[in-house]
Amino acid sequence: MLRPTHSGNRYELTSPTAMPKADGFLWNQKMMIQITCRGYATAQFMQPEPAKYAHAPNLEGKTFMQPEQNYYSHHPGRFVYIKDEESGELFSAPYEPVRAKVDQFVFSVGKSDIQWTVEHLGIRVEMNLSIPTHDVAELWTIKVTNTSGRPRKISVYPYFPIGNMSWMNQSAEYDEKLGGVVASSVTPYQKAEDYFKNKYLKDKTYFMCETPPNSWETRQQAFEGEGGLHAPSALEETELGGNDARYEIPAAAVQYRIALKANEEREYRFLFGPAFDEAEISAMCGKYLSKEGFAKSASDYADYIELGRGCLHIETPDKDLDNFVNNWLPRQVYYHGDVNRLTTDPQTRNYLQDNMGMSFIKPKVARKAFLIALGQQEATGAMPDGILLTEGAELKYINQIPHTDHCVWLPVTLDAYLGETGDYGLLQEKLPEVNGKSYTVFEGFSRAMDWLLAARDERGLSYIAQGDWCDPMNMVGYKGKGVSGWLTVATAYALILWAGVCEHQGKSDLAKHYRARAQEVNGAFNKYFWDGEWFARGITDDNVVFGTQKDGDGRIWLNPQTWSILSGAASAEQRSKMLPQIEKQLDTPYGVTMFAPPFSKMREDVGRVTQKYPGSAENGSVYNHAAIFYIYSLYSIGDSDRAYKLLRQMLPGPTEEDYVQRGQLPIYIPNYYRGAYHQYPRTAGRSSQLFNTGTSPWVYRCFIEGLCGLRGDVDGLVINPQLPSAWDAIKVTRLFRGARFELDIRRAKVKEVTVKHADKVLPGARIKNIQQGATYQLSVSIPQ
Ligand code: CEZ
Repeated sequence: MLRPTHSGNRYELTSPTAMPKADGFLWNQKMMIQITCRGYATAQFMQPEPAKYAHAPNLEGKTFMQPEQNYYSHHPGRFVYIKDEESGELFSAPYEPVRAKVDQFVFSVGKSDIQWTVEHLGIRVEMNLSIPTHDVAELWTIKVTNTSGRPRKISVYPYFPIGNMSWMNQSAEYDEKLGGVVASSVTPYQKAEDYFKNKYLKDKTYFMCETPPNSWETRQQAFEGEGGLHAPSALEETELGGNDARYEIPAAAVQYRIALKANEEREYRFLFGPAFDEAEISAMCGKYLSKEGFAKSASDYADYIELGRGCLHIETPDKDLDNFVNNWLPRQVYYHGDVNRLTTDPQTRNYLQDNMGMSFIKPKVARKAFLIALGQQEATGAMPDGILLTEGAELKYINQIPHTDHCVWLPVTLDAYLGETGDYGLLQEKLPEVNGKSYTVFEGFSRAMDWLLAARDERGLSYIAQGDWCDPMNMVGYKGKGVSGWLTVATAYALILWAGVCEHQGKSDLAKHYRARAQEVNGAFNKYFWDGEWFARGITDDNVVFGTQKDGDGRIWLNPQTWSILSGAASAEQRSKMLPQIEKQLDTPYGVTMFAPPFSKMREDVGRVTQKYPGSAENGSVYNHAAIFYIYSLYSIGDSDRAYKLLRQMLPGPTEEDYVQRGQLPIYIPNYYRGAYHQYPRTAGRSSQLFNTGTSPWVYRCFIEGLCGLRGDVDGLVINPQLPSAWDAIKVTRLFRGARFELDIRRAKVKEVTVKHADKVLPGARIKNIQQGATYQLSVSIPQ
C-alpha cells in the first residue's frame, strides 16, 4: 500500500481510500501547494500577504494554516474526468470527484513533483504537478493512454474549480487568443486606502491549455448541473456548454474528444495560476507552456530543491529511518528556512528556530536572520512577538498577543549556529540604531538576556503575560502576576548558553554574571515548582500552582521537565523521578504527549489551551515540538535509548497499521499527532497533516548532534555518537565547515569513544584544523 521508490526519493501510495488525507507539498519562495492523494488542493501565494487563486465555493475566512483541514466534495482540487464515448461510463483522476473504484491507483510524491497514475476502463491517466522556481503557477501534465488493446473513443475533461473569488466582482470567460479560461475578480475591501493597496493584486486566475480543447465551460453551476460532481450534467452532452460566468462561481473545465488506437497516448499540458492581467498570462504561457518550457522548469526546480539536501547521510539498521533522514527531513527543514511558513510576520520564536535549521542547510541565511531579528529588538531589550519581513507587513493573529519567551530563543538558536559554523564574527556586527543608540549583535544578545532577567517577579520567576512557548496558555498571567515555570528554566538555560559565548569572547566578568543569575533562576525554579516527582508548569495570577500531583487534568507537563534537564535545574535524583513519571503518564505508541491528562473543560486561570479539543493541538496531543525538545534534552544527558525510541515514534510507520492510524506519508513530521490515548484511542495518533512546525530543525539537530554525535565547537568537530543499544554499527557522511567526514561507527571493546584518523587516535575524540574541501575518513569505536 505504501512504499519508498527511486532510492527513497519518492513515496508511493497505492490506495486512494486507506489514508484519504495523505498528501505532498511543493513550494518556492512565492507559493506553496499541498495536495492530497485524492486531488484536493490548498495553494497559497504571496503578494506579499498570502492569497489564493483557487477558492472554496463559499465565502472563505482568512487565517493562518490550520491542522486537520477537512476536505469535502466541493473543496478546491485538480481533477480530470474521463468519459467512454461509446458506453457513457465515467471515472475521474486522481480519485475525486467521481470516486469510481479504479483498477490501479498510484499517488507518487517526489521532492520536486507529485504524480498520479490511475487506470480504469482500459484507460490510463497520468498526472504530474510541478511548480516553477521563481514564479507562481502550477504546471500540469496530463497523459492518457489506451491500454485496452482496441480502438477507443473517449473524452478527457480537466476540471479545475476556481471557486468564490470575491463578493464584489467575479466572472470568467474562455479567451481564444490566450488559449484558456480566464477568471477575473476584485479582492473585496471597504476602506478607501485599501483600494491603493489592492490595485496591483493578481486578481485573475487562469487555466491555459497548450492544446486547444474541443469545448469548454467556465460557469461552475453549468458544469455540475443537477448531476452533482459525481456525474456532472455537462458531461452528458456531446460538448461542454461554452458558457461564461457573470458574477457566478467560476471554474475551468475543457474537453478533448479523441479517438485512440490500441496503446496510443496523448499528452496535454496546462498552466494554472494567478495573474494581474492578460499580458502577464501571455508571458507565463510563453515562458512555460510547452514541452521544453515544462522540462526546463522541472529541472530548474529540482536543482532548487536539491540546494536543501542538508549535511547528513546515515546508514543504520533502520532503512525507513535512513530514508527519512537522508531524503525528506532536510527538505522540510529547508522549506521552513526558505519561506518562513509563507507569512510576512513570522512569530519571533518560529523565525529563529526555522532559521536554526538553516544553520545546517544554508548558514548564510541563518546568519542574516539573526541580524534581521535583532534589528527589530525593542528599546527595552525585548524581542517583538513577530519579525516583519516585508515593507508594510503588520503583526497579525497571534502576534498581537503579548508573549514573554521570545528572547530565550536567541541564545538557543545561536548555539546551533555557532556549533555549525564557528562564525563568532557575527557577534561583532552592528545593529541598526534604536533611540539614537547603536549596538553590536553581542550587545543585542546581552540586552535580551537582561530583559529576561528583568521580566521576573519578586520570587525570581518569569512573568507569562498572555503566553509563553505555549501560545494558547493565555490566562495564567493576563492580570499581570502569573508566572511560567517553563519560561523560568528556559531563561536559566538561555543565560547559561549566553554565558558560554561571553566566556569565549573574553568577557569573563559577564560570563560569571550570567552564570550566577542562571543559578539563582534555577534555584527559584526548584523552590517554587518542584512537586516531589516532577516540576509544575506555572503559577496563576491568583497564586495557584498548576501541573502538579493535585491536578486532575493537566497534571504533568513535558516542557518544564525537559528544560530543567537542559538548564541543570534538575539534579540527577530529580531526573530519576521525573523520567519514569513521563514514561508512565505521557508516553503513547505515537510519541510523548505535551501534557496529560488533556483538559476536558475550560480552566479560566490557564486559558484557551484548555478549550481546545482534548488530545488535539496544545491540549495534550503528541505535540512534536515539545516532544523533540525532550528528546534533545535526553541526548544532552546521554539517555540514548529513550531518545531514540521517541525519535522513531515521531515518524509514521513502518507498519501498515501505524500508517493508517496516523494517516500521513513519512515525508514530513506534522506539528502533532492526536493524544488522549487513554480517553480516545480511536483518534490517538492521527496526524494534523500540518507540515509547518518548529519540530523539523530540532529533529535534524538531534540526528546530527545527538544520535550521530557530530557537533562543532570553536575550532573543530567533536565526535560522540549515541546509538540506541540495539544497534552495533552505523555509517555516516557529514558535511561540516566545507569538509566531508565519512565515519564508520562501531561498537568495540573501548571504555570511551575512540576516533581514528589515518590510523592515529584523535585526542578527546575531536578533530581540529579542518581543511576546506578535504574528505576525512574516520573510524569510530564506541563502548559496547
Ligand atoms: O502555533 C504554534 C506556534 O507557531 O504553537 C506553538 C508555538 O510555540 C509556535 O510558535 C505552541 O503553542 O494560536 C493557536 O492556538 C495555535 O494553535 C498556535 O498556537 C499554533 C499553530 O498550531 C501553528 O500553526
